Amino acid sequence: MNRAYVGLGSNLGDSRQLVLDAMDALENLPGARPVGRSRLYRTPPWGLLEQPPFINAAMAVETPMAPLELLDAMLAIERAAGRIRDGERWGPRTLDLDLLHVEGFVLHDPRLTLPHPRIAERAFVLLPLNELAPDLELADQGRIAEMLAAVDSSQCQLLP
Ligand code: PH2
Ligand code: MG
Ligand code: MG
Repeated sequence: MNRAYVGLGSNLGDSRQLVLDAMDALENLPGARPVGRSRLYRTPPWGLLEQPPFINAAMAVETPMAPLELLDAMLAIERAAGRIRDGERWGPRTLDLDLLHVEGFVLHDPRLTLPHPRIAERAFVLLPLNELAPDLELADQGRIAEMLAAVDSSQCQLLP
């Protein structure tokens, strides 16, 4: 079994429900075992600023799937949630599932880089991920808790 860490985001539609449903869908993949879910956060848009705030969360699952197989399953969950890929980088989306890390894997595939190369600069990833794995050490980037301490997460709001 592989332990995978996934970042979830949404800023179109019923974002909170879309994220919660996606967590269920990931845990219900064939052979998967739930490991942990973060709480949900409302976060200011990063990258492309003129768009609604996001709901973000993170989760860990154990899966018998290889990373690229899991990526395909995640893309199918995004499509089922109405995700339309119109090519706008960092633009608004109903559901975004990012494979952040799979324990024991470093991958440089045209479709997938592991660990995700931009975790260190993103409070909206680090804040929920820190709830699950503060001591996790990512190749080339560092420890989650230390990366979180180095970014500004003051505008990220824990949802009640
Ligand atoms: N995702 C993006 C671009 N910008 N900003 C926030 N706050 N949260 C996201 O999940 C996010 C983003 C592209 O995937
Ligand atoms: Mg993303
Ligand atoms: Mg994505």
